[in-house]
Amino acid sequence: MKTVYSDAHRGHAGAKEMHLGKLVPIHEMPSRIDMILARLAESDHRELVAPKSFSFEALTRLHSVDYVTFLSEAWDLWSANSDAPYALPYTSVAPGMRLKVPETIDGKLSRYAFDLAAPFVAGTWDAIKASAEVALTGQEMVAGGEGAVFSLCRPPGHHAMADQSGGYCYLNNAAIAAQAFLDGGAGRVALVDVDYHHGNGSQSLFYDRDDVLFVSLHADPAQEYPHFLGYGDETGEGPGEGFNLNLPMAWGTAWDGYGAALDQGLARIADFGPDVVVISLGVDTFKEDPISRFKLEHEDYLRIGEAIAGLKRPTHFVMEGGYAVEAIGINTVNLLDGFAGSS
Ligand code: Q9C
Ligand code: ZN
Repeated sequence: MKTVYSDAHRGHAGAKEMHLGKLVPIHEMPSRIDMILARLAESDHRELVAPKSFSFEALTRLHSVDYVTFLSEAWDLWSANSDAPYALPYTSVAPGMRLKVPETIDGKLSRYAFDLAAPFVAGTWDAIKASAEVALTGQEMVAGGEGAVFSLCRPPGHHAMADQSGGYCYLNNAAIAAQAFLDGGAGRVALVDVDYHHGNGSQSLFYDRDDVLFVSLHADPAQEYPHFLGYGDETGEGPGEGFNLNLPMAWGTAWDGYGAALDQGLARIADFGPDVVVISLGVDTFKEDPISRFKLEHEDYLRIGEAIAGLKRPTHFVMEGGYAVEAIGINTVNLLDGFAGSS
């Protein structure tokens, strides 16, 4: 399959994050993509396609206009005030507080984020926009008849809410692609999230809708980030009741538990009968991932890809997380190989 890719992600680099009580280099770093590109170059998915440009309106189908405007202006507002190389919020808005849009950049950073893990540097907006365009270009290719396409997005997207960034995510690339399939005439889209963390942004964007079935396999939020969404009793609301399926699993889960949950999720998708499948492709389920606690092996990604191929639908893969940098290329390409039957 073809891979959509832009170099613009490289300008989004270098910030720190809290990990186990220490400030460390952020795990979501540009070299992740280099490792995937190196492995792709030896694979059947090596043909790289540059993204097209898309309008501002293409980015605001699911995200609010004021939020996307803020993302585009955040670095300029910050650097007008400060020589510091990273912009980060100091707080976030909690239940019982007011969703005001403050005047200052410190206030706006906090209003438009739900955690402290989505920093801005000089190249962040260009990377955010390009990442969404990588997803939208892949979407157009699948809608145009390519059976499967890999959108090599960075930064990732599945934690991003309608008007809040978090968890390394700013615009929800996979959700934007899912909406674009509907806007292009698809009736039903399945959005399947295999990243280790629950896709809280994707779930919330489609929670009251029956045209997108969201299925997520992830670490139990009672144990793991993002903690406040992703429980098994979240099944959708209103017209969306029954169109959200969370399959949380305990720390330590290996293939036996994971494969069983995957079969359950794919059975629900087959029953739904989607016109197209979008995969939020995270490989932070790997046993050596530095921020995660599942125990998948290299070969298990082949099996995930094979199982997804069993749906026999046009499929759009959108890159999300994965922080075991030495292994991220092997695991990502194994999943694509398993899908394509080229392993
Ligand atoms: N100890 C993605 O994989 N930090 N985002 C969690 C848990 C944020 C992960 C800390 C992790 C975000 C796209
Ligand atoms: Zn993740």
